[in-house]
Amino acid sequence: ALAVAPGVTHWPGYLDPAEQAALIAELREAARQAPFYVPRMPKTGKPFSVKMTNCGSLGWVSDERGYRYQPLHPETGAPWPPIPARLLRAWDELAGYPHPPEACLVNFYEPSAKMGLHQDRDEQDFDAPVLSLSLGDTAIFRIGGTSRGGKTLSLKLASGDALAFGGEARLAYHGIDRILAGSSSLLPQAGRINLTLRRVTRPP
Ligand code: MD3
Ligand code: FE
Repeated sequence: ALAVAPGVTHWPGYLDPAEQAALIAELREAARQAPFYVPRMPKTGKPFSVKMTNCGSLGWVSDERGYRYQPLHPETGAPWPPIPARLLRAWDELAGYPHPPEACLVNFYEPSAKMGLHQDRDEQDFDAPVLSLSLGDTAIFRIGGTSRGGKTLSLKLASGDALAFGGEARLAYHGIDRILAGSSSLLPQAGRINLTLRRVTRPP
């Protein structure tokens, strides 16, 4: 594991190619139960370039009314599918947190998609880390400090990589600058999937 910055740990190639392929098959099944949808910005309703779905008892959603976690898909009204067991295993191995994740946000990036710098602040439990797993094309990821406009560090996230954000990095600004189309052949089409495992509520 590489200590990238205080609170940020990178495990390049954490998932081997067979595990990545198995996870893609599980996510394809999850996306059949909970289709990817296009989230919208609060107030403006401007669509995200990233498509999203979730697994777990709670899913992160965004629409004109705001950002929030909810137990049901915003378009189908169905519960989110369960978090695949191999992701719960990754959490147990890497997160160093003694309670299971409640949400797995699944982001799909077409080659032109980006995610602007933001903080993840919609959870009640900031003591738990966020664990990210990357699949498919490599992304140029950027992370800064806990206030906007400070210095930032850029990191490539390749298929199979895991990245954990805890401690002082939990409220760091971060985003995806670009996708390197064609850098992986894991997916049948160019693009990238990112999974973030999160604890949402404070554990009992
Ligand atoms: C640092 N996703 O879903 S993952 C997000 O690649 C999000 O899809 C990006 O930012 C993606 O909110 C980045 C890496 C990541 C995830 C959560 C974090 C970095 C983080 C939370 C706090 C600090
Ligand atoms: Fe984020």
